[in-house]
Parts: sequence; structure tokens; C-alpha cells
Amino acid sequence: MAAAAVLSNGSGGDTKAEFAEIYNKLKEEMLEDPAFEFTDESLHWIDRMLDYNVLGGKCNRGLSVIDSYKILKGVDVLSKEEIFLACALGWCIEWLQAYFLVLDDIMDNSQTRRGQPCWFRVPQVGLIAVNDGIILRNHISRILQRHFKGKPYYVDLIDLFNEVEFKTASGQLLDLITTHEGEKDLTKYNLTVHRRIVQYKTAYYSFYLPVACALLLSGENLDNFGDVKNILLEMGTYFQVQDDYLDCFGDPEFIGKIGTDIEDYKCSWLVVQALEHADESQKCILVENYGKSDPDSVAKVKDLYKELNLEEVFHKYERESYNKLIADIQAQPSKAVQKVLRSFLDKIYKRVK
Ligand code: GPP
Ligand code: MG
Ligand code: MG
Ligand code: MG
Repeated sequence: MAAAAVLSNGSGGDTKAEFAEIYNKLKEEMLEDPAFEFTDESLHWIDRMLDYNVLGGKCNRGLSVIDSYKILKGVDVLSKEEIFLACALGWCIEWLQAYFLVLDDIMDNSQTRRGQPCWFRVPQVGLIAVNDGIILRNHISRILQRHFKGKPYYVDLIDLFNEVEFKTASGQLLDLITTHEGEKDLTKYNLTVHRRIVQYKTAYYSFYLPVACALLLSGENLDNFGDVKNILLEMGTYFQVQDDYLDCFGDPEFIGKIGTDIEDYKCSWLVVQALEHADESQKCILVENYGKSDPDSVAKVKDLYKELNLEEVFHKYERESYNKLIADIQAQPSKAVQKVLRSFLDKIYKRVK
């Protein structure tokens, strides 16, 4: 499948077309990797697995490496080499996202992703998906080695990807162990617990990583951008609150996935808010029904969320987070950095998918 077909909608046409073209090149390189003697079958598997899992998303994370790099350099047009390097790093993040999603869908027992069955649910895939996750992860190292070894920032890039992967896996651990069967206790769920989970499992890789890649590409030292990192982590937290909200209130047709947070007993922003707003009898309904997979129990939890007007609580949170982020961005001394952060925020504010 051509990546261009998947990425052809919306604005930023040129960047998207260049980005899509580079996917094909990177995929070809992975299929010609001299470290493995591919058989026809294994070639076909990798080809299909990459198209199925790396493509089909919004590519916001990947594309923002290029946008951020342009803004940081203060130019509209990049050289051919710069375009290639920025796109390759963008694709490394999309590969990372594919790796996380393939595994997350198994762990969350999800049904669909990006409008199609989760990879592990495809006939003949099953738990081979675990190994595909490992292959996807290894592709990132191979892309970095092939195209960035010898660059002065190569070691920093490797450290960055390793560090962010560790943070994400640690956040995923927190997300998973809070739901442990037999220890179901909603009183342990609160905003502090939620915040810790989402910052680690989502914000580092989705928000900090693309900007950090663009900064390294621009020759910057990441140690000088602590404030920028904090703002991006805040934005990532806001993004995951949206994800939690959409898990229940989003349209599966639009978001491309069917929510599982209620069934999975997740420490979702919605259940935390429900606990804060519920009276004793409403709390009993939650304790009775949260974390059960039968549709009646799920419907009771959803009805309670509506009764507690969590949609309005969310819209208020959304406005307040936005205003706070705008103020933090405006306090940044560099106009270029302000523009990078602002363009991120504009992409996600009031998103419906
Ligand atoms: C999003 O959680 C977090 C991830 C996809 C990170 C997974 C990390 C691993 C180390 C596998 P989510 O389950 O709410 O996402 P979604 O709603 O898209 O399933
Ligand atoms: Mg998950
Ligand atoms: Mg999930
Ligand atoms: Mg989710």
C-alpha cells in the first residue's frame, strides 16, 4: 500500500507527500535488511505488518518533527537531506507508536484500532503480534543506525528513544497494575494517580519525543529545554484526558476504536471525576458495575457519567487546560519555541478523534 494514499487528506499537502514517500523508502530498506535472509513468506509478512500497523493513523507525531524543525530553523524550505532526516525521525516515532499500539491492544483486550480489527485479532496473527511488536521496535534502531550513525547527535538520539520507551513502558505498568483483579478498590483512584499514569504512558512519547527529535536535529542540547519539556508533558496529559473522554463519549466510527476502559477497570479521568462528583448511592452503582464486561453494567456506568454531567465537567477542564497552556507558552522567551508549542496545541484542542 502506498503511504500517500493514507496521508493524502487535509492540509500541509507537501509535507505529507514528502513524508509518505519516505515511508516507502524506509520500508524497502527494512525488507532488504542484509542481516536476515528473508524468505518470500517472511518478506510478505513484514510488508503487510508494516502497512497494517504503521500506516492508518493521523501521523500527527511524525509530521510534527518536520513542522517543529522548520519553525526552529526559521525556514519554510528545507534541503533534500534535511527533509529526509526529519521525515525519517518522524517515521521512527510512528514505528514506535505502532509497536506500542500492537502490544497495548493485546493488553487492553481491544477489538478495533484505526477502523480495522486490532492486529492480534487478524486471523493467523494472534500472538505472533507480540513478536511483530519486537520487530517494529528493532526497526527503529536499524533506521537510526543506518541514517544517523556519524551525526554528532546520534548518541543523544539513541538515549532519547531508550529513555522515552522506558518511561512509556513504566507508565503502561502503572496503568495495568492498578486494574489488578482481586484488588478492585475504587478508593485508590484519584487525580494524582491518574496524572502519574498518563504522563508516563502517553505524554513522553507523544509530545516530548517529536519536539526533542527536532531540537536534536537543530543541534540543540536537550538539557536547556526543561521548561519546554514540562509544557509538552502538560499537553500530553491533556491529550490523554481527551483520549479517556473519547473512549466513552467518542464515536467509534470517528475515533476508529471501540472503548474498553470501563470493562478494563482503568483509572480513567472519567471514573476519577465520577468518584469526585458522586454521592454515596451513586458511588455504590460505580462499585457494583465498574470493571465488568457485561453490556448492562457498562451501560449503567455510562448512564451515571451522563447523570453526573461529566461531559460538561470535561468541557470545562478542556477550556481551563487550554488557557493555562496558552499562558505558559506565551511566557516562553523564544518566539520559535512558542510557535512550535502553539502548533502542537492547535492540533489537539477540541479534537474529536
Ligand atoms: C495509551 O493508552 C498508551 C499507550 C498506547 C502506550 C502503550 C505502551 C506500551 C509499552 C505497550 P490507551 O490504552 O488509553 O490507548 P488507546 O485508547 O489508544 O488504546
Ligand atoms: Mg492501554
Ligand atoms: Mg488501549
Ligand atoms: Mg484510551
